[in-house]
Amino acid sequence: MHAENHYDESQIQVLEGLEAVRRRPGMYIGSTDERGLHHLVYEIVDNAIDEALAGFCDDILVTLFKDGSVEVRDNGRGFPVGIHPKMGRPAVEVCLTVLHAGGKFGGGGYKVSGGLHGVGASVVNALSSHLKVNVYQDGKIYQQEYERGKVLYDLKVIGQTERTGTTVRFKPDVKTGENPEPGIFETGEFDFDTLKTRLREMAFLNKGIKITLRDERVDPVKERAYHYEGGIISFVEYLNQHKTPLFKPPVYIEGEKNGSTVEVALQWNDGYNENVFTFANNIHTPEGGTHLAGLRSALTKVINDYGRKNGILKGSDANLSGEDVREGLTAVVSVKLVEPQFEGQTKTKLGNSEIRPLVDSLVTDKLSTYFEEHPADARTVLDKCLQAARAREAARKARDLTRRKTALESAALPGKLADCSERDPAKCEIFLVEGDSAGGSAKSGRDRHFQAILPLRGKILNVEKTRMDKVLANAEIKAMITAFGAGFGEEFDETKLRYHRIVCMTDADVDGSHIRILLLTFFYRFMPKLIEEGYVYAARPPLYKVTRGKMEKYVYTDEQLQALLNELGRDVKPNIQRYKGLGEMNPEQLWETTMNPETRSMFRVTLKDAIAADEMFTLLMGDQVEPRREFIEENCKLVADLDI
Ligand code: 1YM
Repeated sequence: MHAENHYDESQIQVLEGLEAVRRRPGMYIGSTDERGLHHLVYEIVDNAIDEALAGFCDDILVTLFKDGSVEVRDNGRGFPVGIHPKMGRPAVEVCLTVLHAGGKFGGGGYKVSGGLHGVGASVVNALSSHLKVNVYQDGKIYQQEYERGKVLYDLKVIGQTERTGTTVRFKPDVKTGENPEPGIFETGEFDFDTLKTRLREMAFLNKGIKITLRDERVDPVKERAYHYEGGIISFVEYLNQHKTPLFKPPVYIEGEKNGSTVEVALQWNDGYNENVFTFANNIHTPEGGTHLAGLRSALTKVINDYGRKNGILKGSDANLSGEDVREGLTAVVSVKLVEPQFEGQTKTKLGNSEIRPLVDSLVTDKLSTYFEEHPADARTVLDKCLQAARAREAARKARDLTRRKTALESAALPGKLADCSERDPAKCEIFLVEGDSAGGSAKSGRDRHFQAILPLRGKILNVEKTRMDKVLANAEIKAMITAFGAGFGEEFDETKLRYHRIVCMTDADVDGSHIRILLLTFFYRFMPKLIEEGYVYAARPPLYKVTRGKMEKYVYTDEQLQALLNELGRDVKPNIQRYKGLGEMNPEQLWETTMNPETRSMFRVTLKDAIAADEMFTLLMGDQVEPRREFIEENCKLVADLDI
């Protein structure tokens, strides 16, 4: 992208010392928890990706070591080692020890990739107890090491080599007893899956680069390599791998203007969900922004125009809405631009206004050409959008009905709901209880001041296989929407939510898990904010009650049971009662074990990654049986604790 910009040492500007980074790490990497820790790896990988985008590198290897350190290796030109004119030190040293030093802050070069803050190698160095850089260049291997950002020895030549590239190995400064310093990070444990997901995403977004993740902490060593010549086309194929696409391969659109590049890949499937992922400079932008807006307006326009022109939409037909044309759409939008502006609550919304018309005109142009050249595909897509429009019309009627009811306030609440008296949502909880009998116990056992109970009868509808109108006609679903009070879909409004804790209370068995997954699927597809914002919980009813004499203990896992039995000793014979379902507990027991905030055990349902969550729900709830079986076998733990 900027192959013509040769490195010029005068570009390096000195701004601040590394001490500031250690004093306020959060300002530079967001946080010092697991997230911040992983961010260190992304910062170093970003430099290697930049080198690849500049056209000099195509192979990146990330290795996790037993001692807690990570190594990133690339086959680029190697960090510059020449003496920096102002600092009088080798450029590589300046980049690693001076905050904000690096080509991107000079006038000429710019950084395309970049983590959340794009602050670079010096921040990683400042936050590492130890860092070693090796530069392979001009037949020599150069090396320098640092401790908490401070140089240990001058850059030196340690050997000869045929290759070129850079290797950075660092050990994050973790808060442990062993450190002489207080340390920075709460944890030093790198999660293979977290890194894998991000590195795979990087490989999709930057076609042709091979990125390998190697875990040497485990025996046997684990390795995953990602390399996609198709780039975001492969990304869309991957996202649709367990779905049925309406045509193959995905439509691919690319273009460039004033130094900004745009890439879009899209493909519809026969499902009902919209799955659009947008990126700016390789950074995921879940809040959307101008690139997403450009895609959406182009899609609606192209499909309506095509429908009218070819007599599929008749004169009297209303236009297809944005939601209609996006039903079953899987798309990836990736833009790379010189000065990205990130806005929104979490700074993950692209603000650059010039991007919207650029994406719009590119998609309009290329997609209408695709439809002209592939009339059968166009017809399939339009038929799908028409069906979506009909279903949406039916859904609108159903929605109007729920709306009119909410206007009547509490009178409109579902009959089965036993509401609480508290009116401050932050203090209110609603338990979704499997079965009428458990529902009855929960109603008498609860604290009616702040706990509401909604009993659900039997299996709830699988929304993954059902279109909107049918979903909204379902009694249990209607009851939940009305009880929560915040609407659904695009109109979901969390400020109207009547309870800030929504608790799925199902049996501790396979059927209970299944019902819980059905509920979560419904939330994820219809009110994803509920999960994203942490309103959803899963209750954890006990598996056993152990009694001996006057002692009475509830036990939640088999491990706990084993531990308790060991504690009690061999010669005593306690009485062990196994609970088969919530219905077996009387109201007092249910209160004590599952509902009383002082004694209960429950966990919050979290969402680490939307792409993984979509894959999970598609697999667990969709049509394809074989991949589902494989998925459940591989991830039985995940299904069991549902920590998506
Ligand atoms: C394992 C991490 O950092 N690779 C890397 C970094 C640089 C270069 C090559 C590079 C860039 C340029 C010229 C240029 C960097 N150099 C700088 C700075 N891998 C990794 N590979 N020559 C080499 O941008 O013009 C910052 S990053 F500022 F010194 F040029």
